[in-house]
Amino acid sequence: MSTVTGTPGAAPKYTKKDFESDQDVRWCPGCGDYAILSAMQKTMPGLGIPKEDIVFISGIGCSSRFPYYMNTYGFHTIHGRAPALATGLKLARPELKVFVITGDGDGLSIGGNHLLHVLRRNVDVTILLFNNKIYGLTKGQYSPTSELGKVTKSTPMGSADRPVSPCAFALAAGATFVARTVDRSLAHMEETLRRAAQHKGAAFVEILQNCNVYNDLAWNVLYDKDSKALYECRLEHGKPITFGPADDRRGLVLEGLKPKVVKVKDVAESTLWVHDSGDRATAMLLAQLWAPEYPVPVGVLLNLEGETTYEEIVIQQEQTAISERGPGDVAKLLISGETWKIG
Ligand SMILES: Cc1ncc(C[n+]2csc(CCOP(=O)(O)OP(=O)(O)O)c2C)c(N)n1
Ligand code: SF4
Repeated sequence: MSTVTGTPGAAPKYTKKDFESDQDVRWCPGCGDYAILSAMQKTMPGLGIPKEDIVFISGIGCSSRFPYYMNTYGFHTIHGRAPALATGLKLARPELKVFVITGDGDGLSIGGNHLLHVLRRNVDVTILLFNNKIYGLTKGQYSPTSELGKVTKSTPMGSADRPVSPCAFALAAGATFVARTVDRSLAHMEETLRRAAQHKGAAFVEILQNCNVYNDLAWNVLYDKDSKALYECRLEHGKPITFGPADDRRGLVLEGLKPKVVKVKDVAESTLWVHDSGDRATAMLLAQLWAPEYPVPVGVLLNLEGETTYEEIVIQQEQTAISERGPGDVAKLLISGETWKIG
């Protein structure tokens, strides 16, 4: 559970409505962002945190308009820099519950560096990356998650870049909670958001989101009814990894480090790969699986509990320094030590 304490005393009993702001929502009709917003507003009352202790920090992009629509505190900051702002806020006010809202462009192009550091430091923030595999706000240029060969306005002959997997990036960077969910799976999204928000440390959620204007149905593998039935693989800690229709259930086995798809009825249950959300190495394997060769894993890939956060370490260092050397004086500091005169 998170160490966020907020204002002493129980939070008021909220409903979804309490988290809806008075701002007109300015996303295109049909955009997947609406479903994410609704899921977030529905999840908030269950967290039991007073509204005045909650902050949503975003960068730039359609997704980054999110803080306007949440009736909490928020900052719409600069492109790619939301993680830096969130880190500063957590150091100054560690008792606040801080969310970062970003997109695949904001978080992985210009903000890739900042995302790396907030994750590896294990700052106690909940990061939601809306992945629509395109730059939406700027009208349809390719993004770091666009597929090889993708034709867009900025790649008229097809993208020459290989896409990055946001979950693999977060796992490699050192996030202590990594999950994937889908804008059209409302209950799954709410459950995933709740678990991420309750995690202590850097929690990262990739939300597969439809940009119906510039990249419609990019996630059709999990939207189309038949394809979803074949490929969606809901992960549960401690359970064998299985997927597919009930009458033709498939499962995964591990041959060394190579995942292999099997028919569940053809193998002993004990041979199936059992999901361990406490293991970063196998979470990394899962993050990179995709249809049609493999299923598409959704749910919590990694959940490491009890890891020390960045702000715990830094604030402890600050307190130690103050108790040993006094509160300090910035003006004195600037003219102390190695100073020199020019001219
Ligand atoms: C410094 C800077 N560079 C570029 C831009 C232009 N720009 C605005 S949003 C954006 C990409 C947003 O893409 P994404 O994060 O995927 O968000 P979406 O709009 O798809 O939700 C870019 C390149 C900018 N606003 N500021
Ligand atoms: S451009 Fe795409 S991502 Fe942006 S609001 Fe419209 S549908 Fe949504």
